[in-house]
Amino acid sequence: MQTFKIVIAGNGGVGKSSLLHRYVAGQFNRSYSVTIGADFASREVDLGDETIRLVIWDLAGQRRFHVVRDGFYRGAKVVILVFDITNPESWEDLSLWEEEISQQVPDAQIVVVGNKADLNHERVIPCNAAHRWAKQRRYGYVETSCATGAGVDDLFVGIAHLVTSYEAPIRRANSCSATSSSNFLKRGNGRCSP
Ligand SMILES: Nc1nc2c(ncn2[C@@H]2O[C@H](COP(=O)(O)OP(=O)(O)O)[C@@H](O)[C@H]2O)c(=O)[nH]1
Ligand SMILES: [Mg+2]
Repeated sequence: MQTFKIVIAGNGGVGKSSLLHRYVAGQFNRSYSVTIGADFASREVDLGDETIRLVIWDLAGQRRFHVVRDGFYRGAKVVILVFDITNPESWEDLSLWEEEISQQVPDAQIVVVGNKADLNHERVIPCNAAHRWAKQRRYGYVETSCATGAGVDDLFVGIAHLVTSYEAPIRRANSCSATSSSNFLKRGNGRCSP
C-alpha cells in the first residue's frame, strides 16, 4: 500500500492535535494538553480504485522556530498549515510558518486550514481574506471544526486525492463557494462553509 507523509503545522492552540485526533479516532476533547515534541498517527483512505495510507505528523507548535525540527518535515508531501479563525496572532504567523516550510520541504504542497469554524460568532479572520491569501500562493484553503467534525474528513480525502494525483500539482485556490467534490483541493476550489 502506498504511504504518504502529511505534516500539520501552525501555532500552539489552533487545533493541530485535535485535527489529528478527530480524523484518526473520530473524537474531540475540550481539555487542552500541550503536545510534547511530535506525535503521529495513520489512517487508510479508500479512494475507490486504490487504498492509500496517510501518516500524519503533529508538531508541538509552542517550540516554533526555537529548535531545529530535524526530520519532522522530511519526506512530507503535504503540509497542513492551520490557524484559528478566532485568533489573529495564529493568522499573522502563517507567513513565518510558510518560510519555515519552504526552507525545510520546498516541494511539499501546502493546504491552509482555518479551524474552529464552529466559533463563527467569534471569528476575526474573514473567510474571503484567508482564501485570498491562500489563492495568491496557490495553496488550497478549507475551514474545519474539530468540535463538530465539519470539513475534517473532506480535508483528508482531498489531500489523499492531491498526493495520488498524476496531474501536475495545482495549488490554486478559486473561490469561497462550497463544493462537494472530493478532489476540491486538487482543483483548487477553497471552501468557506464546512
Ligand atoms: N470550539 C473549538 N475548539 C477547538 C477546535 N479545535 C480545537 N479546539 C480546542 O482548542 C484547544 C487547542 O487544541 P489543540 O488540538 O490542543 O491545539 P494544538 O496546540 O494546535 O495541538 C483545545 O482546548 C481544543 O479542545 C474546534 O474546531 N472548535
Ligand atoms: Mg498539540
